Formats: sequence, C-alpha cells, structure tokens
Amino acid sequence: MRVLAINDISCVGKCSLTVALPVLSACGVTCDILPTALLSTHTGGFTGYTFLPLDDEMKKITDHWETLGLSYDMICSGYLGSRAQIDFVKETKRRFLKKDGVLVVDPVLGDNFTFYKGFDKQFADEMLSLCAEADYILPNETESFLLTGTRDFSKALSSLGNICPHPVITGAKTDEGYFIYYFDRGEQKLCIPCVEGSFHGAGDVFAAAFCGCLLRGLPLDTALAVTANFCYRAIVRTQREVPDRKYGLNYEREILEFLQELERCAPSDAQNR
Ligand code: PXL
Repeated sequence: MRVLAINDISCVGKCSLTVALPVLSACGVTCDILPTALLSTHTGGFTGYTFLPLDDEMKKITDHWETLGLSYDMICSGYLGSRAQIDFVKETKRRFLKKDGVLVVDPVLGDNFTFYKGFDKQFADEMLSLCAEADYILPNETESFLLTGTRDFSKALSSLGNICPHPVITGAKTDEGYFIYYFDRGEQKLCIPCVEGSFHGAGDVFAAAFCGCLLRGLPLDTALAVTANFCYRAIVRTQREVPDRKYGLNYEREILEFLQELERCAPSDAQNR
C-alpha cells in the first residue's frame, strides 16, 4: 500500500508531515510526502515563525513523479496555505490517485471555534470544494462549524454527507460526553474517551493513524475506535509530560500499543497487499 501525504513541514511543534510520516510508516505502509510549505514552527501559539510556501517546488516535484509513473492507493491532505494549493490537491488526485484509490481530506481551518492565522470564511468555502472531492473528511468540531455554519453535529454531518460519502466529525463535545459523528450507511455516533481542552497536533495524529488503519484494511468503525484510543493515550501522556501544549502530542511511546491493537484488528496481509 502506498500513500501520499500532502501537508506542511513545521520543523518544531509535532504536526502535519512530522507526524504523518512516522505514524503512517509505523503502520507498515509506504508513505511519500509532498510538502506544501516549510515553517520554523506551526502557527498555533508561536510568534515570529518563518513561512516558505512551496508552490513552485510542488509543481516541479509532481512533474518529475509523472515521469516515474507513480500512483497511490491513498492521498491524504492536511494544512494547505492558499486557494492555489487546494486546487493543486484536486489536480494531484487526478494525476496520481489510482482508480479505486481513496482521498482523505483533513480540512485544517481552526480550533476553539476560531480560524488559524491566515484563514477566513472564503478559504473555508474553498476547502469545502475540496471536501466534495474526498472519500473521507476529518473536520474537528470547530472545522465542522466553519464548514457548515451549524454547531448541531447531526445537522453538520448531514450537510457534509451531501457532498462526501464519509464525513467524520472528530471530538464532538456534547452533554453526554465526547463523540465521533460519522457517516457510514446513515449517521453513526461513537463515544470516545477524551480529555477536556484542546491539544495542538491531536488532529494530525488522528488523521495519520486513521489513514494507516484504513490502508491496513480496517472497517471504518474499527479504524475510528483504534485511532481514538491511540489519541486518548497520547493526550493523557502529553498532559502528564509536556507543560507547554504548543509542542504537540507525546505520541511516540504510544505507537507500540496502537500497532498491537491495529494488528489484532487487521485482516491478514495476504488479503491486503
Ligand atoms: O495542526 C494543524 C496545523 C498544521 N500546520 C500548520 C499549522 C497547524 C495549526 O496551527 O499552523 C502550519
């Protein structure tokens, strides 16, 4: 199985490609990367960070790949810095995704019910047009609101379900606890263990682990449960070990248990080349 991760490289802060690559590789799949930008840190909580968009390089990189005849079982996109990059993901899908390949879009827009720096309503609408080309989308509760305009998770899910077969709203906080709302032959709700508050990079760990689980052949409900358990353990550890949340999740030493759970649930490799 071969996956292409399209995301930025934030050199410090454990998110995007610095999470996607190790987690997907650990899942036992080949992960190629297409970096969208190079930053000294991510933009959430740091000041004075450097930001180098890589649009020109992305074009040259993919033109070279075309000469190699590469194609992917999955493309997963994350942080995109401009409308041009959103269009680039759509084009990359057309050029490199196998016929029965899967596009997973994490519509990175914001947290705590506000946009990340540099994003606005118009950008959210553009992101929505990319979601419409995806097989799975992974908005957090803030992104679900920014994409649909409603804080009602059932309504947001049904609105997103009109454009994408499998919307997955992660970390939806309700009076009865935290849930993942997702669409899989109708609305489904999975109660998940959760820690109050927001943890930087948790969405990126979730997206990478979820993609790994799908690539290893787990059905959607199992992939979500195994991924949610991994994220929960990583968040509990982070709460204990990392005083400053902008440095991301200490997920590394939870990978072993995640993989053990994944292996227990995965069909044999013979069925899953
Ligand atoms: O974790 C999402 C993310 C990814 N990449 C960059 C970010 C953020 C969130 O702040 O700034 C550059």
